[in-house]
Amino acid sequence: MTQAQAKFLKDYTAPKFTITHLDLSFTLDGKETLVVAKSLVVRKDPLANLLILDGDEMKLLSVKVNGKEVNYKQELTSLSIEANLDDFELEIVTKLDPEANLSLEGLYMSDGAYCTQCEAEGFRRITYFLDRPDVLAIYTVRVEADKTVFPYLLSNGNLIEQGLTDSGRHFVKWHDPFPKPAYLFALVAGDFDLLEDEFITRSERAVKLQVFVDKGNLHKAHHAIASLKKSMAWDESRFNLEYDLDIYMIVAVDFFNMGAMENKGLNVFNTKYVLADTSTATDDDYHGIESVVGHEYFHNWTGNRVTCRDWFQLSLKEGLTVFRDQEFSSDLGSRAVNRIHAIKVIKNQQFAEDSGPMAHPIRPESVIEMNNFYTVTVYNKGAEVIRMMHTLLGEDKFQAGMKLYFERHDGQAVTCDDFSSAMQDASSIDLSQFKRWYSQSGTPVVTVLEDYDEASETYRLTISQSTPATAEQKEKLPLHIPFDLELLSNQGDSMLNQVLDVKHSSQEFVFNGISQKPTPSLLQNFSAPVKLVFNYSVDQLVGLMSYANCEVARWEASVNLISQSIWDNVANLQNNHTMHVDPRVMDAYRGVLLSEALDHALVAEIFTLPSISALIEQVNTVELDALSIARAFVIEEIASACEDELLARYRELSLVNHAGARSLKNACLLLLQKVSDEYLSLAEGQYLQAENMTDSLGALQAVNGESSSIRQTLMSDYEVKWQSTPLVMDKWLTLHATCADETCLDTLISLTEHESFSFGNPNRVRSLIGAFAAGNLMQFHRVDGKGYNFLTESIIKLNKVNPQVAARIITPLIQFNKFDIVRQAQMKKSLKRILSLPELSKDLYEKVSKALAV
Ligand code: B3K
Ligand code: ZN
Repeated sequence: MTQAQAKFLKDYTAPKFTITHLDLSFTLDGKETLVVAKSLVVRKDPLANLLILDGDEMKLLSVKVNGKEVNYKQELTSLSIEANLDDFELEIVTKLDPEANLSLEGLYMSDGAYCTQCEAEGFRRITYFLDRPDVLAIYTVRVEADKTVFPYLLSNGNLIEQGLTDSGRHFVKWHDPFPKPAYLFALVAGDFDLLEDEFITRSERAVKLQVFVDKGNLHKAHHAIASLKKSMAWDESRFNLEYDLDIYMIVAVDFFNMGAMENKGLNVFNTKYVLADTSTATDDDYHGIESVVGHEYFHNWTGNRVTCRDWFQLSLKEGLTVFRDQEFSSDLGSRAVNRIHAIKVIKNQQFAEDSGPMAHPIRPESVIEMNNFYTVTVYNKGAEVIRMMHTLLGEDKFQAGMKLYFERHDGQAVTCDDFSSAMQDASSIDLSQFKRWYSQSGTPVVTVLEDYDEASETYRLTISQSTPATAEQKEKLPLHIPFDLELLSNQGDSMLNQVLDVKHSSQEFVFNGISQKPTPSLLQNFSAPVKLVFNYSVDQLVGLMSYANCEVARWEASVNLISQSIWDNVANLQNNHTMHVDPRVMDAYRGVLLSEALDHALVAEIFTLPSISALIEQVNTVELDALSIARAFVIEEIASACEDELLARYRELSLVNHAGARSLKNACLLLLQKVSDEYLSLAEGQYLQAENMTDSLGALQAVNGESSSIRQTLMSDYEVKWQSTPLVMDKWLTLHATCADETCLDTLISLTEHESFSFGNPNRVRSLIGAFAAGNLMQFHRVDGKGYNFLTESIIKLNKVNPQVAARIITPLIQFNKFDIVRQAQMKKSLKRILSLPELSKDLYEKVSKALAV
């Protein structure tokens, strides 16, 4: 592994040369694609005389400085050019083979169209360049290709010229007036259907909006373009930010490593986050599209106009932009339900990352392969850190901080420290201790003790914090934690609501004039990404579930209540005691179902009972088989106790045509399956009469629990109906991958040969193999090790085809430390097998070597 060198944040140095202008010319010609790159290079360090450029996987044809051939040294991933000049024109010609590029980084083909993906370090696969985010240049791009096959030739910025060439082909020229780093460059060439619209900005500029989709899919692009218009309007009203170019383009491609990419003026999207109509996309898909379209649009300011100095600062743009997209969804839809979704990502996935071998702070300090750091920590914990700042400052001061940030840094590549300085300077709130959230990894554990003195009407809370050591960082310091607290009377009235500043390892807070022993609602709205330890009684949780003012607190209480019951029953199993569920738990759930006041979507969240992976995150070690049995028992008890109410709600909601109602109806349907097989026919009826994909999929998910002839029949019907619509077949692959039945694995192995599956397409791989490893805990962790083998074989295939995707789906295999020694031994055996591969990618090497700590 000669290339697997770590880079360190502490080693950052400013570039010795920069590039201010880049003229790129692409002659798109399949395997013989030519790229001429003319850069205006400016020396920044007067002592520098060697320009070292990044480059990978290309054929170098020529290098000229000021029109003359020069001496250069080409190595595997770099090109060094002697250049003892203050400024000069550099011309580099490279030849690319986009057809052979299966990694989907750099210039590649997606279903016959050329497209690019340059973040993080893909531009170096297009030409030799200073491929680092602190080199910002003005781009002019000429693209030439066959006119019939590639009628649309797109790049960043504004179209400035187009015409025909002598050889009967056509060309276009694009100019982007905003200096940008290479990772924001994009090119697309192909034949598409085009949906157009217009947005008039607040200062009355007309912006042309274009969404390009595969032929025949135009009718599925309306939701995306509507979402774009909502995003543009929202960013103006909430953040005072207006769009800056005359055109905004979105191109949907089926071969894409992640969700979407915010290239300046030319976003490239995974079709999953563009295409939707009610027969093929669920309500969740619609929501996902709105939020990803928003996310990429919001990057135009937080990411593009102000970008990152280096990749260690990735959370500067990603944490902030996730925070912005979460606020967008919350302003447009249910704030509580959106918050619950965000909390689940932190508790179920980010906490797992913290306790595994890839733990890192939101601003990592060392990286082998940057693509491995597009993580739930950098993105979602990063967003929580921004949210905490927002809590500490309040909306007005936070917006003043944003304004100052743009005043200071528009057009620059900056650091997370620059962001927090702007927030601190604009608000006069001291963020010095708070900034530890950027450098310290791990999940803080916050333990709370209460004490009530009736005579003096005094309520005391002792709040202690400590962060366990993580794989890469042993020493931990106390953090500044905004701790949202509400004290409720036993009638449910609010006696106090405030955000405490927790800053020390242990702190006491005293509240006077508290006339009765309150029920505390602690860490409301998950005001900090920490694990809360408090010995809630069943009555307190039942109380919070039924009368907390904060809707998120009601949900949290329900999760605590059912989790306590599940863990009690794990203990019962281990001690050979009979399992049972406290009737107060059942009553609390029934009460929620009967409550007319609560939003349907919120009730649906409460009735989406915790997954095994969510439960595992609550403990340090787990006996998986006991957990699975105890969980199934508690869920069955609750479902049986609520049978009549579940059925009544199901029937009543079947008449309502609304996303929230559908989500609750489908949650009821799923739980009814736990009561009796009788309800299989209810699911079958729903599937057969469904008028939208949410209801079809809801029915299939309900019967996916175990093998039944109804399940087989419906799955076959779905396959026949949707076999030629890949995104819809992805849902079918995932249903197979997450089926609890013992035969699941054999089916999956045979599905890798199915015509709807391909190792070359990331959506297919994630839907089948990724969903299995991350979402089918009991089958993945089979004691016979076959689940691990299946993932391992798939990763070995993907190592060569698409290392980025391989490294993403390996996550459940490296997070082995909570399992029993038999399972751990098998997981490590699989990892050793991967580590011994002759041409192991950097991506996999980094994760596997850290997991095995070699
Ligand atoms: N910035 C891109 C992610 C790029 C991932 C590179 N491996 C999408 C986003 O976060 O908006
Ligand atoms: Zn992003």
